[in-house]
Amino acid sequence: MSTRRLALGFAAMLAACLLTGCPKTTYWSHDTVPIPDNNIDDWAVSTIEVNRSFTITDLNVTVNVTHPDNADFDAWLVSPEGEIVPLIFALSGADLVDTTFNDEASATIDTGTAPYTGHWLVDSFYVNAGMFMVDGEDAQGIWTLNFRDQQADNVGEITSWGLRFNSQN
Ligand SMILES: [Ca+2]
Ligand SMILES: [Ca+2]
Ligand SMILES: [Ca+2]
Repeated sequence: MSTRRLALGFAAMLAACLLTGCPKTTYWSHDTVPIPDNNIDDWAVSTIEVNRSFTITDLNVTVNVTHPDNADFDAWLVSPEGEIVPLIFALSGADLVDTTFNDEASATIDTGTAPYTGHWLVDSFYVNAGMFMVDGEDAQGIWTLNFRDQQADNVGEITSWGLRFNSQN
């Protein structure tokens, strides 16, 4: 592609940004965080810092977890403003692979099967909860992903997770 075409492409992207909202922004953690076994008081907390200020119009969260029994844990997200978004109550099978929570999905995660790859609404156990709970907040600050295991023997870990702030949905 020529320099001129690249410049035109960039100008078009900027124009689209002004008209419909700026490009998607993704923040990712690759920290491996062990999930303590069978402990109601101590759970895995993985953090992502968003280093700029903007108003959230839509957020999707993607998680990757290794765990031999997804029925052991519940999980939730906490925003910098302290909003608690419940995600998972107790699932089945093993592992979560590119499991994305997205208000624009069509089914709750508990209707899926392991490793729950794809886009889901939060667990139907949490009535009226969803990623929309952080819409309108400022994204800047520390986000935490929390996994709590309350069944003995099987243990796992958070392997990575990400926040995707969208301009549309
Ligand atoms: Ca949404
Ligand atoms: Ca969404
Ligand atoms: Ca366990």
